[in-house]
Amino acid sequence: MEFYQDGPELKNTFDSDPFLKSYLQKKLPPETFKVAAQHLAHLGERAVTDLLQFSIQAEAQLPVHVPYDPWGRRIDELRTSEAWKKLEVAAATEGIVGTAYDRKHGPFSRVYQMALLYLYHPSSAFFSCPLAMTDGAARAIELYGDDELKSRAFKNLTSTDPKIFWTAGQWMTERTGGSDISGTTTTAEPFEEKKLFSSTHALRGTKWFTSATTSQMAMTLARPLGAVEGSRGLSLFYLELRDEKNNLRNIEIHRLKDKLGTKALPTAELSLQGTPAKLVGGPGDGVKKIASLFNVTRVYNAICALGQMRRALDLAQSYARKRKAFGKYLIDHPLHALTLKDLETEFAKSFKLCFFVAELLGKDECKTASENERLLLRALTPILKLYTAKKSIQICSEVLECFGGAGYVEDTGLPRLLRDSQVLAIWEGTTNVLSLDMLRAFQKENALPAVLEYLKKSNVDLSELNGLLAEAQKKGPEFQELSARRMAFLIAELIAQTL
Ligand code: MFK
Repeated sequence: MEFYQDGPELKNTFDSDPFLKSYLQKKLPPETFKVAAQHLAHLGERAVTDLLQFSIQAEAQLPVHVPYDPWGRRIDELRTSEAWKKLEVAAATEGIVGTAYDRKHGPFSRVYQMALLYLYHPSSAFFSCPLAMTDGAARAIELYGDDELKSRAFKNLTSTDPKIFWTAGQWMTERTGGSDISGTTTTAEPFEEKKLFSSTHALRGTKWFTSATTSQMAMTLARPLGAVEGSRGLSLFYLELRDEKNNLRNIEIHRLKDKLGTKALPTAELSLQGTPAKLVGGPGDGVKKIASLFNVTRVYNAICALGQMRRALDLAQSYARKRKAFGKYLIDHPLHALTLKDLETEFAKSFKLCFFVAELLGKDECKTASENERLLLRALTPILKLYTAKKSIQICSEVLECFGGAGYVEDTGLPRLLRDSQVLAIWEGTTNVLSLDMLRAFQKENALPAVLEYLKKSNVDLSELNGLLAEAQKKGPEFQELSARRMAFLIAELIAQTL
């Protein structure tokens, strides 16, 4: 008889998760746990049945940009697969964004919502990316939007009705940079129009990375005429991409990006050619305002990294119990079992960090966070994001190795895990930019004492961190910058130990 290897098998990702249920049982009030557990068990089943199939189909039928109609008219259509559309419907009905904003469970609504995202992401073909920006836009509107934006966009962004659900883009990156946005060239000229919403300006410029360009609205940065150079001259704007006839509102899509991964996600280059837009929260402070958005997307990034790690490990765990080599199952080889155990330990640290930050975010949004908790959230957001992104790449890479040659072959779906993980360390701020953001939080917002106070409450060994901080104090700004990355990873490890 010829030998055929069976592939790995996935089971309900809520029921089979090593931590999620017990963590939620411990943290959530009993009534919230009851509701959440039921919903998560349902989503965990979908994650290995229909959603999984949609994600595979969406990756097999990639989005295309059709610039012209057959008669030469510019149409800039973005065609996505039916499966991609079904992933959007599922996101709405499962409340992947909406659950965070109904606040039925107070600050725990955020924890519940992040648990949903954690199960949804690995079977979403990265539909989680537009959802991140949708959630971030909802938060920015909640903080800075006027009544019009609240009744118009916020309602749609947080809806669980797929008929009215909207996704949002976040268009920050230009050809001049994604990390350093001070060179943003998009201009905003005063212009009033009350067609769809009361616009205040017309935007002109090129946006270099706009993900999910199929979204109904976007938040973007632009420089009002006469505003100063540099990032201080930027303001935050709201725009809607299409008019009542579904035509783009003075937007030309240049092309879709040919990316390493996240292939089902349409990411475009485009130009704004007098697009009507509305100032959000008045002029100025654009970077500060959009930070409220990217601080949410950075937590999304971390939860998606966590989901990515869990999916990779579930596959490796299953395979280790199906694959025999040298006369026994892989799991019975002590070195292989130890490798998996070490990866699970790394995963556990990320899990604890992620949900700790989700708890803080929930409290901050519901205004129940103490000042120290608010500062802890500010400092831990970049730390969490940079740490989990790297862990996801590391774990996915190891998991590919656990499969030998099969891990390197496309139709197993395994290489996609690694390719898709790589974006997590780039999107929404690279490791170095985030390390410097941690320094910004320490130096400008005085968040370090809150981190130290939290760490001192438990028994972790702070000698290495104290040594590094003393050296940074003594040697000054250049050393502080050089040691920021090491410090960020060290703090992540220490916080995980306290949990
Ligand atoms: C799945 C997706 C697949 C698609 C492929 C995508 C490929 C990647 C495409 C990309 O390009 S992603 C890149 C996205 N870009 C970012 O996430 C931005 C990264 N850069 C930063 O985060 C920089 O640190 C930053 C742009 C914010 C630096 O800007 P500034 O203006 O030089 O910073 P500055 O002057 O220190 O801060 C301005 C204000 O914002 C300050 O407040 P004040 O006005 O009160 O002084 C800061 O305190 C505040 N601020 C900055 N960062 C903050 C913040 N406030 C809260 N939280 C933060 N994180």
